Amino acid sequence: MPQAFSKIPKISYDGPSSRKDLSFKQYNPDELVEGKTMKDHFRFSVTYWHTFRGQLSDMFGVGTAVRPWEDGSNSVGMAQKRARVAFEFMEKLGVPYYAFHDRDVAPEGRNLKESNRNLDSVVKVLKQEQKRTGIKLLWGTACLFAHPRYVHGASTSCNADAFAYAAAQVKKAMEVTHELGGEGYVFWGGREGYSTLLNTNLKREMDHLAAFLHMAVDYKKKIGFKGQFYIEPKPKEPTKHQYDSDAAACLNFLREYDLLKHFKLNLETNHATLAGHTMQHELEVAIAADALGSIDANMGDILLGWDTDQFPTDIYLAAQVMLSILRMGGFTTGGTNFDAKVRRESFEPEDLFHGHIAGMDTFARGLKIAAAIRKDGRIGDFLKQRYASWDSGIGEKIEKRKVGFKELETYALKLGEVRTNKSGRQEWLESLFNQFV
Ligand code: XUL
Ligand code: CO
Repeated sequence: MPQAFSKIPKISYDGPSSRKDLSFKQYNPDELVEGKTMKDHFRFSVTYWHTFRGQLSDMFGVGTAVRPWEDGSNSVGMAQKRARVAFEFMEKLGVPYYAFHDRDVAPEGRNLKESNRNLDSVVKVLKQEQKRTGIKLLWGTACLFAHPRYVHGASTSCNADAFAYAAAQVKKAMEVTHELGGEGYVFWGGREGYSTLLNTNLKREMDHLAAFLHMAVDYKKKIGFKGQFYIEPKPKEPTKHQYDSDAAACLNFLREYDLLKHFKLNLETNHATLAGHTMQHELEVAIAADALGSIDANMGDILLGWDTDQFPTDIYLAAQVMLSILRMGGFTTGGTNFDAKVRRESFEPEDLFHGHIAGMDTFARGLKIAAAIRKDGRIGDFLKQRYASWDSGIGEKIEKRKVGFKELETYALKLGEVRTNKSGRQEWLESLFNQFV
């Protein structure tokens, strides 16, 4: 075993008044909330790409990350060692899941065959480590955006060869996800969009994206992979416009191409805000279509207009997210995946623990707040009352489609004027919410 974190204790729950830095103050995995353990509510997951591959560089400066276990090479041997370090980290942190892109875990080779062979060599170690620790794969995915061959996109490339190569790469990534017992597979369209419409046939590219996803559905059946497929919306970055721009656009795309029954959404907070939405909006849109599968937990910075992927530390936001998730009935195949990276200034290995502890404690607080709001019942009752006119009388007749414009005209003529509107009570509701935070 590499012993990369020998000075770090196993992170355990120490209670809200603890002064021990490397401990949970809120996240108590076995504590029951609404009859379910916190561990099962969240199904927390560590992302391989940020936590074990992130160099902490930005567009103005080189990476600052200090990772003593790295030997500076991009060899298969280093990838295997890194996999063991990753499991040591996850074990100490006490998370039940992780997620990866194919190229995070193993280096790209000189050709596809070599890349696949590299991947197999590391998957062998991942499998051993999963077995040793009981940590499972929440979802796998393929990196279809970093290599220059995907300069114009992968399945939406203007070049059919790039489509073919991407298909082969996803085929292999699905196979290894299946082999590792992954509970899902994510499609995030990194470069599936455009930089200018002057060089883009939008309709043709979207048709190709749909064809690609149909091929993935077919192959999933062929290999007997039972995990859930997810689309992860994001409006832009690196492209100016990404086709999977937000939850509504994804749902529309999936419906138009007859794919909705095969996919759910993996929603990410910072992607929601880049799209000009709140995370709660995105969650509610997905839940309304029975299509919320999983979340990438992070947050952005209101003063920085890009995907900063910060660890989620906003308790108010976490409470809103957990309210929606509790109302939905919780995750089944999905979970709370920290698609988040420590800041460039937080370059020591210990910071990886602090980032995750902060995120897990924030979500635990959010869950407790959301459960308390639900138990109190006043916000829920208000919402129910607000729509009471639809439970009987003319509202019920409209919902049941028993009346049309003609009958409604007769009703409105008799009504004279609408005199039954009541206050929306936004300020009262916000104040009430705050009583639980
Ligand atoms: C990029 C992003 C991806 C996906 C997986 O913004 O969120 O890392 O989560 O490809
Ligand atoms: Co993500």
